[in-house]
Amino acid sequence: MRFYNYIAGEWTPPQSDRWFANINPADTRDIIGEFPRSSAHDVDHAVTAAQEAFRTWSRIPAPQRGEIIRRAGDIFRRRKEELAAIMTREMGKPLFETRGDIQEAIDTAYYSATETRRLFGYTTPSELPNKMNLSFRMPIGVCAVITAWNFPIAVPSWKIFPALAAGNTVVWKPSEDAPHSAIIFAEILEEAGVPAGVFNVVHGDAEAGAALVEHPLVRVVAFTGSTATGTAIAARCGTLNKKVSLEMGGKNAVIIMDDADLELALEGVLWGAFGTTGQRCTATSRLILHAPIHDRFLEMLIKRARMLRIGSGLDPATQMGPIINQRQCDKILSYIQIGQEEGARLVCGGHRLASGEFANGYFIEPTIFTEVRPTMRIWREEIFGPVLSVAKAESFEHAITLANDSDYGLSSSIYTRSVEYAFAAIRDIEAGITYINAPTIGAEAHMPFGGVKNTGNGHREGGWTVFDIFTEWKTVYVDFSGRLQRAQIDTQLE
Ligand code: UN1
Repeated sequence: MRFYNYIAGEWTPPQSDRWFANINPADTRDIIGEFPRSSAHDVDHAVTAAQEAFRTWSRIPAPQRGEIIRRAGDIFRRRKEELAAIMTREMGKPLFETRGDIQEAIDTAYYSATETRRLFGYTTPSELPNKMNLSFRMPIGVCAVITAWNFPIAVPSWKIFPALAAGNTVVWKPSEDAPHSAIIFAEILEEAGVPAGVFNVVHGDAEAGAALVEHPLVRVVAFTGSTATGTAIAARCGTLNKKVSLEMGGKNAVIIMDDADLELALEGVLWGAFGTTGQRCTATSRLILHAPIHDRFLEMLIKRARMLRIGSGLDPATQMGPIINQRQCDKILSYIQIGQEEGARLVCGGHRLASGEFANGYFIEPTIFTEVRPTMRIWREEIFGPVLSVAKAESFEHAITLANDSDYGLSSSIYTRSVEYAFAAIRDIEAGITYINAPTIGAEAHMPFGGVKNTGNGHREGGWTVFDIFTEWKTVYVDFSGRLQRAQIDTQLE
């Protein structure tokens, strides 16, 4: 079956007639369909449609745009089960997780709809008499949205709903590994009443992505994906003077102190490290254990990690699904080899599962390395798989130093019962998000989301901070004095 791009409200085949196959990672014999490998021509078609639609969409009162977005949330709710199955089939994570992914989009829709009644600007006194100063947020124009496959609905929704709420139009290039979810997203927005051209989907690979970034009518680029790609996009956007928001890699650490509730920490580490098969930018990939509980906690962790049920995400008993594709599978296995060569100790997993029910999918065991040193690549580089690197900390200060010894700074966590440790960690951990007694994953739609260092470029999605990405400020001075008043000149004090 062939699926098309969604441009100007029409399902449109790619001009070039090139296609790619979408494959179920749990069973590669299952081909979901063929999707357009779009070219710059298709991108231009979509961007032109979005530019055309911007004129009317941006002038619709924001709360009316909000009503349409709220309806989209309602339809996501109605189609949740059907969409969850589609997502799991194409990207692998278990159904309970894809349902959560959709719930995050529903939350974001309702949140964005509500914000359309606020979108606050601010007013200030003028320095001159009979003059008023105000400022408000303006929509910008066509926004390019480029996203990854691991959250096929939630992460795009973080960008698409606020962009539309603020009065922009959107061209979205979804990941090649989750294109079917994007088809449903478009169907839902169409049914909700988003007018033709306001929201467009162009499928494809890096060629389509690059064409979007380059297109002169695209004013904002919002990207989630690898640090290498994001950095290249930002460099181009710098040259082209485009606004760019990046959500990139993570190497998120959990610290467990000797006073922690170890059972609680255990549940958190299992979920943080092996939920979504470790394929989250917020995944727990480093574990820092306070020396007094190091051996005991490791024993508890290894025992439970070995018991995790691996399999197809469509099986309700599955706790951990497959790796997304062959390339990622190879990359993760190569990091497991690198870890061993670097001298870390492999204490759990480490293998690809390739027989029986696993024969036709990309499955890797939950993998744990201990005695990992901060110079090792498995400590420093984002693996994006079920691989956890463990180090021992002699003290709280040592734990914080280890946590901060990273080029990334997205999420972080500490398990402790001490108010002193908890608040010092909130202050001292270099990350955009810090959890206390909870895993590194679990961001909520109405809170700022993003990271420091190589994780991002200073923007935050989620919450009202996302509107800083998708709006520009207009400052207005209203002079009702009836005469020329000169700022800075007529105000000088003797
Ligand atoms: C991502 O991995 O790109 O906090 C986003 C979380 C999810 C979002 C993850 N709510 O893990």
